[in-house]
Amino acid sequence: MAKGTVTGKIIERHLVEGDLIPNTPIAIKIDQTLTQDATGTMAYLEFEAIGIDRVKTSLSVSYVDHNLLQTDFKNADDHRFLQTVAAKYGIYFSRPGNGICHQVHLERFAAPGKTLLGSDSHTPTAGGCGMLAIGAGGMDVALAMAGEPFHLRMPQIVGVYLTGSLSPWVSPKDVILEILRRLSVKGGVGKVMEYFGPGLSHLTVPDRAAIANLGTELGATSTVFPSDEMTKRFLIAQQREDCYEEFLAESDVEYDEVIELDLSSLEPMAACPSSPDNVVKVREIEGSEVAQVIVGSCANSSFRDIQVVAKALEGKRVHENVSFEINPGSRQVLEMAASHGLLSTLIHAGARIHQSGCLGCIGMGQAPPSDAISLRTFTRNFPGRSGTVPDKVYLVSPETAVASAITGRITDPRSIGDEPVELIDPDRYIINDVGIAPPQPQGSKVEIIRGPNIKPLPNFDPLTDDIELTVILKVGDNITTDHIMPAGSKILPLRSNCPAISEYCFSAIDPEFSRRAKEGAHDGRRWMIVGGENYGQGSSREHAALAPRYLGVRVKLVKGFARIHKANLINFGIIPMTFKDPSDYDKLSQGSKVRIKGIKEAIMTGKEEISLLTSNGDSIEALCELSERDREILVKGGLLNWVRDRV
Ligand code: MIC
Ligand code: SF4
Repeated sequence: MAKGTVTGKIIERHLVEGDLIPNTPIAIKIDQTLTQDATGTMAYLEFEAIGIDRVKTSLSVSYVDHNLLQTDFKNADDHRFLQTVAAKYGIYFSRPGNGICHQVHLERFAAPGKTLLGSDSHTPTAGGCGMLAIGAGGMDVALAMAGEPFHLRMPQIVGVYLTGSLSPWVSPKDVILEILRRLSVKGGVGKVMEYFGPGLSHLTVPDRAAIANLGTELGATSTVFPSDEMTKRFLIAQQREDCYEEFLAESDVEYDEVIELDLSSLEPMAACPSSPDNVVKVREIEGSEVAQVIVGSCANSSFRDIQVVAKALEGKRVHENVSFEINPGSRQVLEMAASHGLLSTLIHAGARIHQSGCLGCIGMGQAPPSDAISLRTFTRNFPGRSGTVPDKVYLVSPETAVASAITGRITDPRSIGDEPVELIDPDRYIINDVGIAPPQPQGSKVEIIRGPNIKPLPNFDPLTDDIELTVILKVGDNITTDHIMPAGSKILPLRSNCPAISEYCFSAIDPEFSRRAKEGAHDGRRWMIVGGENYGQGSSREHAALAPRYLGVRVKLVKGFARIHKANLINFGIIPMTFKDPSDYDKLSQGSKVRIKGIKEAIMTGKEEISLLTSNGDSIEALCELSERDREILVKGGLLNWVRDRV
């Protein structure tokens, strides 16, 4: 069915293995990669371990955007490591303060018809520019930089048919919030969302990128928009028209599934605490007092978004009880805002202006006060991600954010009674790549500078024939990678230090987890984790697989996995299994003992059903949906062992 879709056309151009049959293993050539600092340090350690002397992609970029806080040497050292690695191996380096990877990539590098693999789950943002952009673990990105194809399951292609046009004060963010309301945080697993229809003619590339960005919250493999006249216009404005190519779906194309949305019928929406799919109409929750409002993150920090906010604030001021904060998406956005006089409007009205980066979206500062509502234009409101526990974070559009910042209460922006603001879609953006350092020519002498916080990668042993496991933790549905491996200002600086970061594994739900795991592992125990549906949703951080593996976890048995987390588990030699009969979930609890006889043989020979024997005498059937390559990797104990053996 994928034939003739934009996604199908891009996949066909890049297909290295497999066919366009949904849910079967395929491999595609990767043209571009991106990394960010929080996943990048590990990805480049892995790239170094592969032993290639130059990246083999046509473009690779290393961004520093997540951790910009230099409270001691650790983060500053990581930045220097990333910069020197980039210079040496042929990678562009986007310096701290230059902006959020997805915003900068869209502006300066995204290209229609190409493939992009990024070690960040919101990589599909670039799908707004007609490319197939996929989020993955750092190890998969390291392999792509080494010229290896990316392996995935052929997604189903869901067509989202747009008609009509957005009413004043209704935002592209409301489009994707509405889709999240309909489909939930697991509604996109195994799917690419491809937008089409007459409604597209009103959506600019930054509008499309905001929608593609939050497609990640559906669990989707990616989101793709066609490359059309709007795309051309954006590329001309970015002085990159050379890379324009038209990519449209064929008129008689049949999608695997079609969703229809009339843009004219939409109204402002909000995702209530604490899940991006807990969506209601803003008017249903109007009136509650807000303490903090932030406009920023890769979802909503474009020049368009800053314009909406500044123009709505003209002649007005921020409510005295609200901390109203602006995190511009990139240096370009900031410079455009300055040159159009928007920055002075914002400052004058009482907004707090921050540097370009992820900041509070990943809990690096901007934590809200206790028991107070924080409205954010961000991507995720998972519990505690803001840095305050418990928190009350709502995800909204820039329009709803600014209206609420003015009134001090959750406010439907249509109710402030103003004329809609006139937005400029620039013919020319300010082009200034001062924040992007090109790599050194091949063969130049570049010394890689490593600080003491950068620890070598741990070695993992191969799979054994039989395995005895203890259930160390049992969790419910929709566990996020923020639960498994939290971020924030205390933990993020440890991303290049596996032993240190492992101390915080599962600390958000079980502070004793790491201690228990380490003590038991000393006595040779191996662990299993039991979970519910959509286990591992959210971030691409491979630390959510690396740290458990380091602590002795060998199997995760759940009702369902999120795509990137499952791939990361395989890459670090943890066997991902699902319950054949979900009611067997009740047969296991923390402390249960389980034996799997002949596991290595079963994995090697491609058995899809594996029996687990509990110490109570129960037998549980587990499913292992794995490709041949996944099985080889698991037997070796992880992807790095597998690659080293091949090299
Ligand atoms: C996120 O939004 O959760 C992050 C932080 O950008 C992550 C990456 C990470 O954990 O480093 C993501 O989305 O992949
Ligand atoms: Fe950064 Fe937030 Fe976007 Fe993740 S979701 S890349 S933390 S801005």
